[in-house]
Amino acid sequence: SHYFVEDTDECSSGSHDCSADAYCNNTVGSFICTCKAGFSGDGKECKRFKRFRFHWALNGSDPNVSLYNNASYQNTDGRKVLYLSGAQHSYAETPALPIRAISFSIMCWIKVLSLPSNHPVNIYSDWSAPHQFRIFISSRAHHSICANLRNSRRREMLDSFCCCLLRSGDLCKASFPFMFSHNQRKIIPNRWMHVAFTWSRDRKEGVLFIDGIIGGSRRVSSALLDLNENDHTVFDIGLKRDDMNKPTFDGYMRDLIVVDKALSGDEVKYVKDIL
Ligand SMILES: [Ca+2]
Repeated sequence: SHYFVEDTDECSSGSHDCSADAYCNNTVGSFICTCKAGFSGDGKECKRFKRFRFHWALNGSDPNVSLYNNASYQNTDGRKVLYLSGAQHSYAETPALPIRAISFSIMCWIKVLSLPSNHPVNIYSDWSAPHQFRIFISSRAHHSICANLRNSRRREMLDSFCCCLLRSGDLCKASFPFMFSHNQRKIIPNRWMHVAFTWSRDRKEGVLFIDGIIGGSRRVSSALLDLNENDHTVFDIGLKRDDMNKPTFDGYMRDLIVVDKALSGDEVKYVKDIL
């Protein structure tokens, strides 16, 4: 009563034509080639990726950061930082970065002034369709910090996962797909908080950090590891571009960093501490 589908494992038999710089994943009737971290391409041809490291201080000194809808740089806590007013739908943008087929990390400091009770607000995203990624504050699960990634089939590659931040200090109780660890931190309004998201293409794992501490992680089971391809030229700070009428980020941000590597916990903490 069992049906067996005959399949050649091209990966183990060596009959695949994946690049030497790609992973081979066997499938029934075929196989999938995926370029390794640090390489981009279709998996049959993989070219070494040009490395990048971006640090936008968000203090007015970044020539490539643009501000909209009364977004401004303001002095607070002894620094000049980016201020976005949720009420005015203010936002900023950076140039888009080629993170589609690599490991990467995104970090920034945020100071939330207020949060909507019934809608998520975005911290940093490529989130006008077809989407690639977003880091956001969910209104579910008591205002947790969340991230997700979309793959080249426009599906959720890395489902939204969040670190829980309870005002009461209690454990967050949330159902799938929310995952929590014991290192839960609160989003306390009017206090600086460091947020980091790392995506390791090698480990197929996304990790969220709050204040340099791992808040949660999630692994991808699919062999599809490329983010959605698009022709976007900018990434958005503070909003979901195709959802402009919904609440947007209300508060301050500074020191947005994007690097082409999944930083370790020690590295995240180091970067947090020096800024
Ligand atoms: Ca096969």
